[in-house]
Amino acid sequence: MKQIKSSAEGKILTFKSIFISDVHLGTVGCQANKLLEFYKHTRSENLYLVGDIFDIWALKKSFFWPQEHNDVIQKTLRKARHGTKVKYITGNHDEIFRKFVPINFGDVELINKCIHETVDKKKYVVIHGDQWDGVMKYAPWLSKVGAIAYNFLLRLNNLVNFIRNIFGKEKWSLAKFLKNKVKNAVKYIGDYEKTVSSYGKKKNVDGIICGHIHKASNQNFDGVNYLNCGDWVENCTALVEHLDGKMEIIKWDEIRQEIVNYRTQLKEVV
Ligand SMILES: [Mn+2]
Repeated sequence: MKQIKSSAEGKILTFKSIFISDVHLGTVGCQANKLLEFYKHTRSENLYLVGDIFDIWALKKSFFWPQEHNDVIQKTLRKARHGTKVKYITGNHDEIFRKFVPINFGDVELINKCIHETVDKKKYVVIHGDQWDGVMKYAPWLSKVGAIAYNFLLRLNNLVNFIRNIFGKEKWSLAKFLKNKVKNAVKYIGDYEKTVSSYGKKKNVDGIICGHIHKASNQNFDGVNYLNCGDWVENCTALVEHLDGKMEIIKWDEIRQEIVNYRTQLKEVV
């Protein structure tokens, strides 16, 4: 019986470029294992790390650094050594790097933004995207306290209702308040996407590639292609440029399934 060697490695997908963002290494939520799998089964000429790869904010608060997070760095550097052009674009959770740009770290180029030209000659601005986040721009401290805000609101809810009770007013509902906030969040994302796209229009490019809001997207706003890489905390998504220049958002959980099937098929062949 013939053995197919590649079956041990599984399928390797080849792309012209891969764009990933918001890995948040140094946080419990980071799905480094899935990213390592993705790395193992993909190959590309260009690899863009579109910001918030390290979460320096979180690391400053409490140091969390498991082996897999180290492995992500090792594998990234390995790709760079083996011929992949790796560009690291700074984000807001790793804004500390912004002071040092442009600089080369091993074979990795550290920059704040750049232009990527696809195989079919389309020009894209590649940038993390926090530059258009209203909260970030006008009150960076506000988004830092976001995590503790919820607990605070819960306590405030009780206090507010205690006081309202004294004055004979009906209860104020935190649940209702948050529901309204979620509605605002949807509007916020929509506004964000349009604002980012209008920057592309101004810069006269075909599109913008960004991250930051952890919501993968491939849309067209007023003739500008808005491409968001998503994240590796919840969604495990990447933006890829195929060999013909076509741009696509891929979900690792779905692609992974294909690879698993491919392995099973190979076993049936042998
Ligand atoms: Mn960000």
